[in-house]
Amino acid sequence: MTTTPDSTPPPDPVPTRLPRAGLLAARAATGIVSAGIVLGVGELVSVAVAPNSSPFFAVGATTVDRAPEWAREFAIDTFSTNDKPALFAGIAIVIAVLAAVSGLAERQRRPVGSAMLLAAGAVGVYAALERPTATAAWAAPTVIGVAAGIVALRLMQRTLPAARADRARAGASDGEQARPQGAGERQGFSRRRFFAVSGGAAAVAAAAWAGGRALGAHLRDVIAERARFRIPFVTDRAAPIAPGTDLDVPGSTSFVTPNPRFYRIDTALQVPALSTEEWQLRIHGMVGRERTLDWDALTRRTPIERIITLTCVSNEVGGSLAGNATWIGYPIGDLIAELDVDPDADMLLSTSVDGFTVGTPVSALTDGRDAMLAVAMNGEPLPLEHGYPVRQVVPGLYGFVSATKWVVDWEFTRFDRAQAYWTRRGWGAEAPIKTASRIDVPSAFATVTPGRVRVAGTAWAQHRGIAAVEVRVGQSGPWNRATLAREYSVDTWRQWFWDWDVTAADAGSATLQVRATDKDGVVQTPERTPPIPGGATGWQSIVVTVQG
Ligand SMILES: Nc1nc2c(c(=O)[nH]1)N[C@H]1C(S)=C(S)[C@@H](COP(=O)(O)O)O[C@H]1N2
Ligand SMILES: [Mo]
Repeated sequence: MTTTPDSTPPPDPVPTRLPRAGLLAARAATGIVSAGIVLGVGELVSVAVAPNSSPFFAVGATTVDRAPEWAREFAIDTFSTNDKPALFAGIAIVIAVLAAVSGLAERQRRPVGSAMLLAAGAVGVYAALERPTATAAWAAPTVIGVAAGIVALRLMQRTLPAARADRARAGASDGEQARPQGAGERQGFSRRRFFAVSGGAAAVAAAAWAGGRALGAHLRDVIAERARFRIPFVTDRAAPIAPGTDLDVPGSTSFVTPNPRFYRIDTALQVPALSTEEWQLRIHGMVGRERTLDWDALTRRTPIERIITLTCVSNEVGGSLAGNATWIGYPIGDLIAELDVDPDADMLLSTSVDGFTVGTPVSALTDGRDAMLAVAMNGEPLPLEHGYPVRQVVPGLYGFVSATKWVVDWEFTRFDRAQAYWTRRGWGAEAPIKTASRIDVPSAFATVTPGRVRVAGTAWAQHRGIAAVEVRVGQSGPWNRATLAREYSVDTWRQWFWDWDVTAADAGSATLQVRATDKDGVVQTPERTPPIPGGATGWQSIVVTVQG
């Protein structure tokens, strides 16, 4: 290869001088595109969190809630039923203006625009956390969106010629003299690079927004359907809760657990969105009559209403993974009776729409207990996170072997042929609930004063029932019989209390222990075992301080 000394290097891709107006427009554009990234990424992330947790819709909803009455009236008078689109357009205009300013104000060394994005992010997080059903996770769409927006803003700004202030500072810190200012500062700008980076960012913003809206649409439809859902009319009602079933000891768990406080356990990263229209239960395997049940076929059946306590096998001694609800559903036993199930089939392998599987002994579904395909929980359609539109509820078995949420497939098979999700991961194949008792008050490490202290809590041994609960002070003190609440049924937990006469002589720290006896006469074992594979055992001990 030969070179001639005077050969000129190929020109830099279209280095140009940028007119001042062009530079300002380009800077403003970087701000607007970054705001688009914040909103688009926020919308996409919100799909995994909750509808309306995105910065745009959270700010919109909070603005509506916070708007003074006159503004509301003005909006309705002026835009009538278009008041929502008008509001969104208004918010979009405000955002675009602020975004343009942030792009103009951004400097490599003085990131005023990035700071503006952060401040806007703080407003978005505040608005999201203000929503009535918000959890801490609702901050995520805005936080992730703002982080992406700042990165995009910085990248786009780097394709623009350095601003006067940046060059002056760079010069000063390098000990060089700042270059003369003027048109020269806008030289060496690659139009192609600017359009590639900012166009790419704009495309990402648009795709994230469109993707987020599309993915969220089905979930929003299912939520709207659930809001219209009519709970089946039941004649076979749950027995009323007689006085004395709920002892109402302050601080103790209520007999029925409200839905928002009901524990939730599942492997779903995102709550499945399954409409009643899409829902089907395919029944196959060792049955004489395979069939597929759709929503109409299910709801033509005769429902029952029952109060049943669910428990998770992962619950530690003294833990809170148990809850009691009023369920309405369709008896599983009646359905199985119509299927001509092979007598050799001892397992019902049920599958959720998200692929999770559960193996339940067929015997527990046909022995007359109230196993059901539940559609309502505490007077509401099933909450989405508790299995909308259909889940299993089986008294006396841990959730992982019975309580399939979003259930769509039933295969009759055998325990020696099939394994369910958790069994494959080392948990038991069959798991009756272990007798458990828990102290709710006083709480661990509480301070109590001399006098009468009511120790209270709950105990469960579903489908066997609780016969006794005993409490003792100290690791070797005598056991004291607690007073049991009225039993609702053997399928629900049972409250208890014991009045502890604390004297000044007890000052110091004291240990309280509890144990229950089920109606088979079996006393809870003191032997401590971990939850895996078949549920934790051992007595709960809590330490409290007795004030002298
Ligand atoms: N689809 C599906 N159903 C599931 C699970 C799951 O991970 N996925 N977990 C089970 C377990 S381990 C328990 S304890 C119960 C909990 O039900 P809940 O979340 O309504 O309290 O659901 C059961 N049903
Ligand atoms: Mo569980």
